[in-house]
Amino acid sequence: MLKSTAAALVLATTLPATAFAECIEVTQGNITVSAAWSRATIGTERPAVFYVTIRNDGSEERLLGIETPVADMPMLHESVVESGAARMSHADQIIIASGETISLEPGGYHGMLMDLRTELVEGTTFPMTLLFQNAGPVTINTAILPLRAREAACAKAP
Ligand SMILES: [Cu+2]
Repeated sequence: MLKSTAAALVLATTLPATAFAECIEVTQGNITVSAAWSRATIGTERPAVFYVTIRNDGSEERLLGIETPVADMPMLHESVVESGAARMSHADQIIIASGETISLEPGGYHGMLMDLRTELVEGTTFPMTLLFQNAGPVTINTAILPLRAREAACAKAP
């Protein structure tokens, strides 16, 4: 029962993307979240990624976690290079200093969507909720880009 409810929820929220879904900007309190994107997946065996830009116009803020209906175990990761080898470690939180803009991006902090409930289909979107210590939960629609995408097209917009 629980499982079919979750599947229905995923179907209901995986809506076709508008052409510029990745250009969506959501402001709540002092936090503005934009350019949310991910990559298409082949099936659900391997985890998906989540990237986003966060601007903090208030005092120091902390991103404590992420939640999405498309994955059972979404988490924050940091890519680090140790002895010349790239590896990923779990990040308990990401601190955003007052006035700072940070990006979760390839090679740095990122969201790792473990235990996918559904394949991520290019051209569609899914909701992602970012849990901030002060601003609370902020939900943004995430654009699913091609498998080889390296950045949000919108990040470069003027
Ligand atoms: Cu990772």
